Amino acid sequence: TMWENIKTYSEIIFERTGKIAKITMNRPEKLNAFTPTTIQEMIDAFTICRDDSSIGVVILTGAGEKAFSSGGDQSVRGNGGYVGPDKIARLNVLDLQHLIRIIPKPVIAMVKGWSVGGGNILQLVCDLTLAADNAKFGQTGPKVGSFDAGYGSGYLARVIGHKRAKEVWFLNHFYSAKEAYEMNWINKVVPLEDLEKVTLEWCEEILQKSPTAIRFIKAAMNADTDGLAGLQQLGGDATMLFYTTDEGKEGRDAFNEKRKPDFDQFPKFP
Ligand code: 2NE
Repeated sequence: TMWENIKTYSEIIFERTGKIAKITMNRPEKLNAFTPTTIQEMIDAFTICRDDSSIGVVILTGAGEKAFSSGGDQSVRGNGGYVGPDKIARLNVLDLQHLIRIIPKPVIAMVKGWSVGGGNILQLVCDLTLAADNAKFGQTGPKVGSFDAGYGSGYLARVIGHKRAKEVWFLNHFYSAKEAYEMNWINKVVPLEDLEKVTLEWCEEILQKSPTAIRFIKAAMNADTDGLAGLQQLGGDATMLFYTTDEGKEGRDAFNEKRKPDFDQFPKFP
């Protein structure tokens, strides 16, 4: 596959092939642990993916074969969060989790090796997860004095069930790709050497489908989980579609032309 660079960053790689974008966490010497800079760069890259209508699906992965991500970089953890060049302690990975949820395109995690801590939550919030047979999944928060009480807990419980989610968080064991698959934590396990090929095949299949249909399915499933914030996303999608209709445009035009709108001309479907 020919990957073309989209934008150059310091801690991630951002590339595309056709309509598929790939964001790679690139700190393999630390098993792709993330700093506030890694996260800020990912937020920037995902925002570009969101705005670029020629991109239809996004792959999130980690550099090398040893890790997807090992979570927050404990060596830059300060007082109240992770500290970057601006010296501010942040948990900006939570903003990234939300962005992955609301970007109206499928995001597919492609996991090799360790998927741990906050890194494993990034995998969790992606729409689909494909894993190599060397992947290992787990939460270490309580071991290192941390936790994710948002998507990392509530959404994990929805995905794998409450008993299993509490087991994951209370014992901090690591689970093989096969075990994670059996827990419904991930979608598919493939041999390491086939991982990118199979992931691209899934992307190509999705790209054959109606993007608006896919967009609404993602928003609807997230609305069920995300409460009013999820409904806002689904509602915004409906507004976007309504703005493309003659009825929506009549309201706008009547206001701008200082006349009464004529909504009678539009059908009232059952
Ligand atoms: C993942 C694991 C079990 C792998 O073990 P192993 O033995 O295969 O590798 P090793 O030697 O531990 O790691 C290789 C190098 O990467 C660094 C290590 O310190 C080591 O560096 P050197 O000794 O070679 O210099 N490294 C690995 N993970 C790192 C990390 N997260 N931060 C900084 N350096 C890291 C093993 O590496 C492990 O247990 N890693 C720590 C996993 C962890 O606890 N992550 C943080 C969870 S909390 C979190 O992510 C979070 C949250 O809970 C809420 C909000 C935001 C973030």
